[in-house]
Amino acid sequence: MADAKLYLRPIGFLYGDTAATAVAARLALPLAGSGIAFTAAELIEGAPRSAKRRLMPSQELARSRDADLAQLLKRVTAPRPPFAGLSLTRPLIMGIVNVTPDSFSDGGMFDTTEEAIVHAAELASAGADIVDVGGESTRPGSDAVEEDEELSRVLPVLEGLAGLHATISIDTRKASVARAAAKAGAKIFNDVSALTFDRDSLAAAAEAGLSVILMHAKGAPKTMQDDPRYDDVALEVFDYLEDRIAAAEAAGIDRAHIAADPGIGFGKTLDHTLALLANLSLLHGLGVPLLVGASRKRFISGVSGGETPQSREPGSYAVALAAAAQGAQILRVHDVAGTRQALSVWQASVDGKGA
Ligand code: 9MG
Repeated sequence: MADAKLYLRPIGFLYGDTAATAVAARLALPLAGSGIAFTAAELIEGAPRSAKRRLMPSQELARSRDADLAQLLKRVTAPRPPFAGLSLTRPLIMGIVNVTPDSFSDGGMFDTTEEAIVHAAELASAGADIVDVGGESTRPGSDAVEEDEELSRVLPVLEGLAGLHATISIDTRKASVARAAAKAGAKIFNDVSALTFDRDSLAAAAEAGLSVILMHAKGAPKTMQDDPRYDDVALEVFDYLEDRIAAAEAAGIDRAHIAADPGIGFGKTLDHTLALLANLSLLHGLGVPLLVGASRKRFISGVSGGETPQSREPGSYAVALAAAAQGAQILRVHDVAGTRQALSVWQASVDGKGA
């Protein structure tokens, strides 16, 4: 095989007992410890602009003697260690708590400390594994928030969540906010800038022992939807996330503390978003857990109506299930109870039995 860069996109998924039986019979390979198996993959060779693609059955992939392919295959198939102490053998649900007056989908609803604490507790009792608390809106067109303002929004909420039966994540682009949140009990630093916005963020995460979510975004929130362009959105998002994972590891963040996220709606048109979702399994080649945050986002109305964010719940369930079906390990959503039900029923239906 030439020296060209390799990407592997697993396809042909099997679930439940069928997946386990097919893996045992060497007819399929396991997908990142998710309980899902894949029977074939698209092998992509070369740079995004000139990539060559061919389909290969899993049996042939497993027999390949190419060292680069073997390493990539190991990344795709290996079980992921727990993330922030949470096992990844089933999809985790991250519930959203926006403490902002201008957030796109629940703007103003949870912008007082007390309401946000109550909302987080409700999400946890509805089955959220993680609650993600954010004090700066990053919706398209939004303005940045000063550090003091952001701290004054999120810290009292985090302090009020001590003892919550869910892991706390801080959604911020600022190192100082992440450091303060870690002191108040947060275990995850969810950064839509993949630790690039603040030059102290890599060190802050490493020093505070935070697990990190590195998200792809093209441009800043204010202007990111102004004509974003890619030659191949899936391969370019892969390359960016691979670089950010390498930067995080070089800064002393253990690979087991890193998750990656394609950044649905962050500098992507409707076509880019749909291409990313259809090619999501490619990102398992990064070798870290994948988070998908598509809940109530605008592309849902672009596909089939749902003008207001609140009316996009059915589309949000659909995209959560589509992501879970490709092995996404964490789903960031507004409606935790609804997503939990959708996931359980989907899982029971593909397994042919209840939990
Ligand atoms: C804060 N935030 C808004 N959308 C998001 C997404 O898709 N992923 C992550 N990680 N964070 C997000």
